[in-house]
This record gives sequence, C-alpha cells and structure tokens, in this order.
Amino acid sequence: MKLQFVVSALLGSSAAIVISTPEVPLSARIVEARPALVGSPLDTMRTGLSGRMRGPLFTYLRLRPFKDKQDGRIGSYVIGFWPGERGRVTSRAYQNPNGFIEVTPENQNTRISEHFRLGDFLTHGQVRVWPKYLVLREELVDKLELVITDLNSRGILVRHMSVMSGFRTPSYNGPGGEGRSGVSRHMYGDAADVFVDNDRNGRMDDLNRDGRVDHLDARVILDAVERVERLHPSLAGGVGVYKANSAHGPFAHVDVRGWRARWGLIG
Ligand SMILES: [Ca+2]
Ligand SMILES: [Ca+2]
Ligand SMILES: [Zn+2]
Repeated sequence: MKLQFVVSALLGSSAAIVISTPEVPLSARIVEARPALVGSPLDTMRTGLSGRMRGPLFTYLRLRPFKDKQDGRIGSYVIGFWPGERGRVTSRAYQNPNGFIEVTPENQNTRISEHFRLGDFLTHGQVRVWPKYLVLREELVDKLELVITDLNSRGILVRHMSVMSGFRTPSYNGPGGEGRSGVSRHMYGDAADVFVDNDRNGRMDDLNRDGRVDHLDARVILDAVERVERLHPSLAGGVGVYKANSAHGPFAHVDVRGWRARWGLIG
C-alpha cells in the first residue's frame, strides 16, 4: 500500500513536486517533475491541472544528485562522506544515497505528509547555511504516519509527533562518517528519533496515562510499530526505546532499514 509520501523513487532524478492541497488531506504526493521544470527558479507554483484536485499547490523541490557533493559539501553546507565512498560496504542498505533534497528557507515548511514538514527531518546545526541538504526515504514517513494512525485508532490522540533527529549527515553523525554505534540509519534518511508532543513542551507526553513521562511512553510507540510492521512487512526496520537523560526526554528510534531490529528498553 502506497501511502502519503512518495519521494525516494525520485532521488535518482533531478526534481520532484510536492502536491499539497486541502482536497488531499493526507497531503503529500511527490511526483516526478517534468524535465521542463528542472532548473526552474520557481519554488512553488499554482497550476490548473485537471483531475479531482482543484487548484493544487505544487511545490518544486530541487533534488541534487549525489555527485554534486564535492569535497564533502554542497556549496557551503557540510555533509561529509558515506562509508560507501570509501568502498567499505557491500550491502545494498548501506550504499550511498542517490541524491539530496535541497531545502531552503522558503520550502522548509512544506508539508510532506499529514503530520510532517520537510524541515522536520533536517540535520541539526549549520543554522545560517542555506540551502541545506536532506536524504529522506518515503517509507520512513509512511511508517511514522501509520504509527500515528494506529495510535489514534486506539484512543491515543497524536496531534504532533516531534522528530528529535531525522536525517544526519555523516559529518554530523560522527567522526569519519561513522556514528556512536557504527554506521547509523539516520545517515541513510530512513530513521527518525521521535516522541509524541501534543502539548508542545519539547518532551514526550504521558501516552500510557500512568502519570509519568518515561521510557514506558516510548514503548507505546514501539507497540504501535509492532502492529504496523505486522500489517506492512515491507516497512520492517529498527526500533530503539530510550529513556530520558540530561539532554533529552524519552524517545523512540524508528527506522525502515528493511529488516527487523530492536534494542534499548524494549521490555
Ligand atoms: Ca509534551
Ligand atoms: Ca507515562
Ligand atoms: Zn535514532
């Protein structure tokens, strides 16, 4: 089942369009740009395409091919190097990304699905540097939306799921392009560290309603992922359950690496 978000198929091409309209409440459809649009200076344009959608808003997202990264950066934005650039990976899951979505101050708030915006998945840091570059796989956004749908269906209302960390450039992830635990799925655009934050206080909400905010609330997200993966085996991946520390509240890591993995305080 194809869901709200379609982008990864496009990462090999040079452009994509987000269609975002009130008529399509699960509001992201990214379709391949016609060649005529490639290099267009327009970030957004209204178009009168026929069909069920009236007056859809098309957002033009520029996709830069992987080879545009030179000396570990595109323009002034530091990205770093993937292990695959050093010839160290054989598994398909660890091949270099095909390219990068170009994120600008103007397009960073583009809605890519019902609950997420493009900028939610950006690597932290380099605050003043634009454009920034993002690797993001459709399956990740699909999975997160399905987790939200699952929780909502069980009476755990999710109005806002915060992405504490989405894509991480190899440079950000760790020295030499390898993170704390080796190569991170965050470097491949298919992982997000998330918590539900309806009250927008920057920390997890009390999802299990036991009067506390702790890793058991992150485990509520794990349980939802278990149900989602059962229904959608193609979205198999990792879940890590983390407790709070001085730097952050409890959260769940969710990824779509392609095979099942579990770690942390999973019970
Ligand atoms: Ca909260
Ligand atoms: Ca709780
Ligand atoms: Zn993570």
